[in-house]
Amino acid sequence: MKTIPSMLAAAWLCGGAVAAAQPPADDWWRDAVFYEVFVRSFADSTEGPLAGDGVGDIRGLIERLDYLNDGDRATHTDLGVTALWLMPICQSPSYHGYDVVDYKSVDDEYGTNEDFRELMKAAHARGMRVIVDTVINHSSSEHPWFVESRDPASAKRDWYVWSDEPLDVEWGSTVWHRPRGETGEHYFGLFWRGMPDLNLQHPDTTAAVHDLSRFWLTDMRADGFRLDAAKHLIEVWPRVENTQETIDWLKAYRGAMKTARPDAFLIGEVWADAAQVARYIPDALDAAFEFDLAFAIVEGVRDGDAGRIRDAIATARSSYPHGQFATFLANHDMQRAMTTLRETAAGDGEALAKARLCATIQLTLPGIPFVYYGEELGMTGAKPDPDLRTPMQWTGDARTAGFTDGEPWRRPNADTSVVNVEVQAADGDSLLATYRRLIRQRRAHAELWRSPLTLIDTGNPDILAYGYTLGGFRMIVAANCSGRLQSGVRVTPEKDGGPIGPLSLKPWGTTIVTIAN
Ligand code: ACG
Repeated sequence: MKTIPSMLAAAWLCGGAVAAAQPPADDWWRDAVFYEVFVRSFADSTEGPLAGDGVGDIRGLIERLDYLNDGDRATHTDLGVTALWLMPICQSPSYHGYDVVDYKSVDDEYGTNEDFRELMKAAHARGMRVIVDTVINHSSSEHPWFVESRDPASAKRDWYVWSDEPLDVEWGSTVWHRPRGETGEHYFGLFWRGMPDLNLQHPDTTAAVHDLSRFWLTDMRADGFRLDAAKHLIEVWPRVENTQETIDWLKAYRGAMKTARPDAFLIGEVWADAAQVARYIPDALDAAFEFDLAFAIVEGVRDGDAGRIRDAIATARSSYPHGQFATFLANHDMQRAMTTLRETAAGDGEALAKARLCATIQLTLPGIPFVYYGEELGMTGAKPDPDLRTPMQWTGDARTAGFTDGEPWRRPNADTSVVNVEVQAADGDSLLATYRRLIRQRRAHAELWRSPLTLIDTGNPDILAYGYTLGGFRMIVAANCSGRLQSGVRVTPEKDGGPIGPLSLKPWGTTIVTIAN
């Protein structure tokens, strides 16, 4: 039995004997470690026509790929993620890109379709995959389809949802709009007037969505999609979320996409409780984001509530086929994890310890892990939305954070002076170093995370403990979700042999015990 503080565990595990079986290529996503990138804020190119304009772009992302994955498993200076999720990159009038005006063209501020194909070549050369945010619930009101649809006599009238009178809906905000200056029918736009919902009950609209999706899988060689607002696709008045018709539409869509590319990965944003999300898996979507678990991990660590985390893990484990959900801490819509943790942390040291704890829990659980850009540094950010999406902090330069040679589209966070890649890459005890070790450990033992998870009751309410048994190999994770030193902790896995311990765990600390039976 080896009792290894988590800092060392990864080193040991990296050399562990558990060989990671190569999954069939079509299921590559089961063993992936994803990184969510907001292209506008990740890196402005230093060469080429868009260099130094203060806006992140695809060639800037290519220039920084080695930070994410240098393609060499023997090195330890890259983060080691194996897949990227790019937030929307199609032509859009907005900074976030979630209202699309041309689904088959990369936004001019981000580059060209050829730049994207170059990114795919560079990513694939490193063994990385790339999925793209695909917004099919709605388009921009400036999309030619909608402009044409505003004419009641046009062939595209029914590509959107029009009604003489606003229909009742089970939703909190204003969802029925009229084109400015017009007194005719209302159109349905769940999010706002600039995002009219597509009518996916119309066969021509569905055909157009299948066509644009196939374009990204075949012409552009993307490896799959993050489907935006996936639970809202088909309304059955007054219901505008999680209708069976939405699930059925997605089943057909998924079938069509898998025909085009059997290895395409379809993950959906279904922002709902686990019971609802689970309805989509595995036939309508390959996976979906586990929002309840994300909130439980970050708020559970913030509040020192191991029981909440344990319950959320148990719910996820029982709701989905093993591991067929995505774990994350926060995304581009949510307050950043470090900001949430700072709500109760006594200081920087405790905040860092809590961030390390969240990362260790997330990256030792089943599921497909997603890291939001900058989370590995402990970047902060609170609403409004643009402040959740500030420039990546590469250096301590207060004006640019090393993100651009020009004037950044949005001012970097003030803490870039101390929270940045340059400082943390040189510090073996930084949060970045922790993520690098945890991701390496994750990749070294892909089969382990696919094996059944045992939740372990230590009798100590502050300790979250769980383990895996695979062949003659056992791994036990014990996490101290309190600010107190916990000693004499005994971990007694059910049915898997005798008690382990007594262990001592530092405040907010973890220990990973590995046993070759
Ligand atoms: C997606 C994108 C988002 C984007 C849009 C529009 C949609 O990620 O960046 O905004 O293209 C709802 C939708 C999501 C949507 C968010 C923003 N996200 O379902 O698809 O709004 C509740 C509701 C959810 C709701 C959520 C947040 O149920 O439906 O998401 O609140 O508002 C527990 C519960 C869960 C509950 C949460 C929170 O988890 O189980 O049900 O979720 O608590 O209470 C883009 C831009 C934005 C811009 C917008 C117009 O990015 O900046 O504002 O367009």
